[in-house]
Amino acid sequence: MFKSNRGLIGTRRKRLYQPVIVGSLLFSLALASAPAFAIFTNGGFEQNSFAGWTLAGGVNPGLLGAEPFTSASIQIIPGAPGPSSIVGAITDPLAPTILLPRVGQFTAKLNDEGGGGLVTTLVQVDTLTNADIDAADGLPHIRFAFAPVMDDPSHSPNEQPYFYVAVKNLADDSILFEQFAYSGQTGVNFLNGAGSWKYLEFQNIDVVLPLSAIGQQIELTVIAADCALGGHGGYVYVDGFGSANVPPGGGGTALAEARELPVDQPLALGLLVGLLALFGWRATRAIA
Ligand SMILES: [Ca+2]
Repeated sequence: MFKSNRGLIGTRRKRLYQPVIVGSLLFSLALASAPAFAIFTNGGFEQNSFAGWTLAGGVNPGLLGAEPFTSASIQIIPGAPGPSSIVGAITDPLAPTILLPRVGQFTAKLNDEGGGGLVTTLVQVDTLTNADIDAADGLPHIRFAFAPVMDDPSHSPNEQPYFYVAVKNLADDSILFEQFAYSGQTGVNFLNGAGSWKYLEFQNIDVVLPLSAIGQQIELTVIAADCALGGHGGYVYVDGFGSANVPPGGGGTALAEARELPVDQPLALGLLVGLLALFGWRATRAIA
């Protein structure tokens, strides 16, 4: 991205202006690498808490209607929020290849291994600003990573544990991204965990928004539900909510390193594209 000045500046002048040129390059590099972390308070859960987020939930009476399920299929009998926790450097015995924490020192875990037909929801609304524009393409982005871990008791699809993740523009209620799956759902490349548990390793999501979204309110929603019959659990790990790239890796990635990762780093972009292509998941707009 930086063009050299070779051939334009003589040896003597190059020596004279070298500090200035180096300084300019470093400044430009700093600008290009400047992380856009404007959106979402405590989006990486590095406060070791859910500060900035709203936890809620209740009881799962089962999904409404028949497949394919959408957000309109989700029913929650209002009640106390389901379980939630912040995890650090742990190994999940039910999903041993998930690297935790995903980014920084802490990752959020919604719901847990236990049953009870409980639902945990996590929501945050924030305003998109110019600071959320990625220098690589000049467009605002919302990025995060999630990894669902759910028991698969082979109930009817509408009674299985499930997860839901969505990014919504409140200005026009448009769904910018959503992902829904119940445990063991056909077509989702679940990995086999311990016993009857199924899981996905962290999925890196990159939602590209139009410039017209600057100044508009964006709502994030994450839902993790036990099975509707009460005997089986399910949870989802989430991390890295913001506009900066979610760096590759996990398992204790230093936050400082993550924040210094240039937004246009080819390796990071390549890995992101590769991961997205690998799972072949796309944002769906089909929402009732
Ligand atoms: Ca984190």
